Amino acid sequence: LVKAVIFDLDGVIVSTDEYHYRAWKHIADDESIYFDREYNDRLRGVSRKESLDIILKNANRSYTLREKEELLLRKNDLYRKYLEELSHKDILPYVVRTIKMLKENGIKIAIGSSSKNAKFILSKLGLDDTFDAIIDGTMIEKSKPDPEVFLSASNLLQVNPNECVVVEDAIAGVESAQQAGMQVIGVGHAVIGTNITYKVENLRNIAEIIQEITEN
Ligand code: G16
Ligand code: MG
Repeated sequence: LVKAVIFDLDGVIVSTDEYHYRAWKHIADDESIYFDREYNDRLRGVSRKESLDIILKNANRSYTLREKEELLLRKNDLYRKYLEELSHKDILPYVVRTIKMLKENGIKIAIGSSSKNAKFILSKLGLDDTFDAIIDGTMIEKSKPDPEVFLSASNLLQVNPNECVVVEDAIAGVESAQQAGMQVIGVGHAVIGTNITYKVENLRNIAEIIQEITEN
């Protein structure tokens, strides 16, 4: 039985993954560090700080804590500038329809995001009051692939993990959900190589998949 669906935010509800990429690319270029979209896929779902550590693996010098703090602030400032422009029309295709369908069927919905900007993004999209629970990067100790974010969400919803379905675009997020004992639907190209049963391009057929999971 499926009692709740927990959505990742960046890359599932809205394409902020592209803005993360542009902001990191800017930082990497300034520092003359190699960075491309393939590297960016490794940062999906991973916390800001850990993302920087992954990028700096390509640097030809080491960075002090202070320098890292400064890069993190700069990255977030660049990223927030993109976020300022967000509005309801940036919600990805089929998201609104999916949410409506789930609500009509009495299925609870939540957000499980690594982002510390999640609440800001949701308010920009006009989705502040849409979800039954929101767990974001400000509320967790350990970022994806740790299961904490999804377990906290199911806890807040008071639904057992095995009755939750996670919708994710990141390898780290898929691992996180699997470790939490939840079913996962992978969205987009980054999760193609993972061993999950359900992979989709967008949320178009989510209703059918949830139906299938319910019957299994
Ligand atoms: C998101 C992104 C990650 C990003 C992380 C932290 O997670 O996928 O790329 O590094 O949040 O974001 P911020 O810098 O805004 O705190 P999710 O879980 O929503 O995909
Ligand atoms: Mg994501």
